[in-house]
Amino acid sequence: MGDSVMRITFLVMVIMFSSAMEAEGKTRHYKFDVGLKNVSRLCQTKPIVTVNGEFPGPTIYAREGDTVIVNVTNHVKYNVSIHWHGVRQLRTGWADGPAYITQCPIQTGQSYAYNFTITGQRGTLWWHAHILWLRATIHGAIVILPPKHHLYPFPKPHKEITLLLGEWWNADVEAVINEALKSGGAPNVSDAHTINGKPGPLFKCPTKDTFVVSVEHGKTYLLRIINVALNDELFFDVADHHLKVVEVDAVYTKPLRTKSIVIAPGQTTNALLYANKGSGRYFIATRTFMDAPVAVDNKTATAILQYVNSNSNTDFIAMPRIPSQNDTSFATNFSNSLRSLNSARFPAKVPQTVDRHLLFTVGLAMDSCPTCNNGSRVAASINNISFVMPKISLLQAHFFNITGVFTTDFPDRPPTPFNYTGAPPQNPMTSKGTRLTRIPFNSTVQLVLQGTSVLAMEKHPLHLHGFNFFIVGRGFGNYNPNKDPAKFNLVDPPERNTVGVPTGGWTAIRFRADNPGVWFMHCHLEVHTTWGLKMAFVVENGDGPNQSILPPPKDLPKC
Ligand SMILES: *[C@@H]1O[C@H](CO)[C@@H](O)[C@H](O)[C@H]1NC(C)=O
Ligand SMILES: *[C@@H]1O[C@H](CO)[C@@H](O)[C@H](O)[C@H]1NC(C)=O
Ligand SMILES: *[C@@H]1O[C@H](CO)[C@@H](O)[C@H](O)[C@H]1NC(C)=O
Ligand SMILES: *[C@@H]1O[C@H](CO)[C@@H](O)[C@H](O)[C@H]1NC(C)=O
Ligand SMILES: *[C@@H]1O[C@H](CO)[C@@H](O)[C@H](O)[C@H]1NC(C)=O
Ligand SMILES: *[C@@H]1O[C@H](CO)[C@@H](O)[C@H](O)[C@H]1NC(C)=O
Ligand SMILES: *[C@@H]1O[C@H](CO)[C@@H](O)[C@H](O)[C@H]1NC(C)=O
Ligand SMILES: *[C@@H]1O[C@H](CO)[C@@H](O)[C@H](O)[C@H]1NC(C)=O
Ligand SMILES: *[C@@H]1O[C@H](CO)[C@@H](O)[C@H](O)[C@H]1NC(C)=O
Ligand SMILES: *[C@@H]1O[C@H](CO)[C@@H](O)[C@H](O)[C@H]1NC(C)=O
Ligand SMILES: *[C@@H]1O[C@H](CO)[C@@H](O)[C@H](O)[C@H]1NC(C)=O
Ligand SMILES: *[C@@H]1O[C@H](CO)[C@@H](O)[C@H](O)[C@H]1NC(C)=O
Ligand SMILES: [Cu+2]
Repeated sequence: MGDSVMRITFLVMVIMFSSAMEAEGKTRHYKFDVGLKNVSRLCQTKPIVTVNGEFPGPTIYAREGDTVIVNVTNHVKYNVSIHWHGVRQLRTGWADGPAYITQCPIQTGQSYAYNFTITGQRGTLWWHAHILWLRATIHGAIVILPPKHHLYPFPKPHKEITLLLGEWWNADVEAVINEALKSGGAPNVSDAHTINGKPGPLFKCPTKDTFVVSVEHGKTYLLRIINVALNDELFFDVADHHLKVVEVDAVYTKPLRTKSIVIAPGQTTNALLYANKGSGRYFIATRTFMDAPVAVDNKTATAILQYVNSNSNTDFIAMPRIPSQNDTSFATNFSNSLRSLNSARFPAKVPQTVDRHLLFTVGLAMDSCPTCNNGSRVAASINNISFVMPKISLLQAHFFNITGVFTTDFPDRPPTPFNYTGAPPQNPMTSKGTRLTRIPFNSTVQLVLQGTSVLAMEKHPLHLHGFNFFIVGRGFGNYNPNKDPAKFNLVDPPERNTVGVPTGGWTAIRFRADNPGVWFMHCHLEVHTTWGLKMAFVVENGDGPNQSILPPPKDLPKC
């Protein structure tokens, strides 16, 4: 008996020792060379901007607790910056990446080593360029494994498969957005959707452009699904197989069994797939979810899930029954079914009280534009303010007390209340400014994001840098501050970094402002960000040195 107590004590000590070692973490070095590469898709070739000549870009692997150093060297004519989407960046805002928000861009010929530690996160995130529309081709996965000797809170999968769902334009992507900015209208929609950079057999040039993954009967696979598309929320489905969602945005969820998933640009979803068929070939498919009358690429990108003993020449490929493009009810039910795992080890720390209440309207409007073809252009705004990008980074201005770069008078609510989802107001003026919201360290924020119908109702996937937030409520029509809070989930709501505000509806999120710095919040439809649907929070330092932003690294790019 004494012996077994000894053994248990020894075991506990080993585990404590190794987790103390792991808490220190390893340092992992990556080198990213940004350069041009000729790539062929849909039987056409064009040069694209890549990292290390790869499309999609290289995967970053790390364990929770590790420090990651990515030295980025820019060899192209464009200015470049890279964002580590969803990484909390505790006190390391200098490594967050959005150009002119936390850093000046890395100019041609220059290098910058992003240096950050992954704390309290495990699962799938991703990285992408955060300047111009370069993220169309500069993107890749971040796979964060649990610390050594820690297990997943679900059965260990046989294999893990990363699937990046993207978009492809035959034209130069910068030319597409520049043309739109000149005309004042919407940019051309993409020519194809892609899975791991490949459109699949429903497009031209199928054999070269198809991603194939082989599976064995009776095994379970973990799919790490990432929406890297610029402008489309997506449905995702595997023919004749169910998925079990276990994690979103690097936070574990209660297992959710579903036929298809809904995923907004910026979001990640880990789902288990049980290969329960004997043999055969099945389409993995993705297509746009769009329930507003807006032009989108309505074609379906496919990859092939192939059982090892199937014959690719004779076996029929099963088509998925993916929800139709405007299936609002499927998407709503999916979003409402997601829950944080909220276990003893992974509690959902939902703020139960709120220090600051914010109501932000998000939407599109027309703005005058003397240089545009029609004298007007589509603009986008938050609380009627279309964000103007500064000339130096906001974080530098904040840290070095440089005045005249931004103000901290972003309004807590829209200037004039109206029926946000009814007939649009007569004079939908959009004002402009570089206005931020100042938040004291460690205060709790409730932010209601309310979609508007000013120009047209549309979905807006909002992404907040520097924090995860809890999605405590959502609904259609106007948010009702008297009735809706009673229905909020303050126990196990999903925790994410990007949330889809439904078309003609609202979403309420809560977060604790425990990360000092300047943090960008913007629509993750790239076209809406370009049009101005963005703002930033300044989170003040706390009291101690551990509650203050670190000084900038020596190689921080200059403007
Ligand atoms: C791409 O191909 C064109 C035409 O062959 C060539 O001129 C160009 O140098 C190539 N670019 C790169 C980056 O390889
Ligand atoms: C990053 O790479 C560049 C180019 O190779 C090099 O000059 C620079 O010293 C590197 N930075 C760090 C921090 O290693
Ligand atoms: C990365 O940051 C850590 C902590 O601030 C620092 O000790 C280390 O020297 C940095 N490494 C590089 C290569 O900048
Ligand atoms: C956008 O589409 C229009 C119509 O098909 C075409 O004429 C134009 O060249 C396209 N623009 C770009 C930049 O490819
Ligand atoms: C601009 O005018 C053209 C016709 O001249 C029209 O097709 C286009 O839709 C207009 N764009 C906007 C944003 O109103
Ligand atoms: C809602 O989604 C859950 C989880 O996938 C599913 O079990 C349920 O049948 C769905 N309900 C409807 C009405 O579609
Ligand atoms: C897809 O878009 C094309 C071109 O806009 C249109 O002709 C077609 O009807 C659309 N298909 C579906 C299924 O909506
Ligand atoms: C969804 O789109 C189909 C055509 O693609 C149309 O027949 C149907 O009315 C639309 N449903 C809704 C709710 O808009
Ligand atoms: C900026 O101002 C704050 C408050 O006045 C001060 O504590 C801090 O040292 C200043 N920072 C710099 C870099 O001057
Ligand atoms: C807002 O307008 C919509 C559409 O006309 C209407 O259904 C809704 O009742 C209105 N809401 C309020 C609060 O007036
Ligand atoms: C933030 O506030 C919470 C609740 O008051 C407190 O428990 C926590 O220790 C504070 N965190 C820091 C870093 O001060
Ligand atoms: C690159 O960034 C620098 C610093 O902000 C700026 O001066 C320059 O004009 C930019 N270059 C291009 C091509 O946009
Ligand atoms: Cu948007």
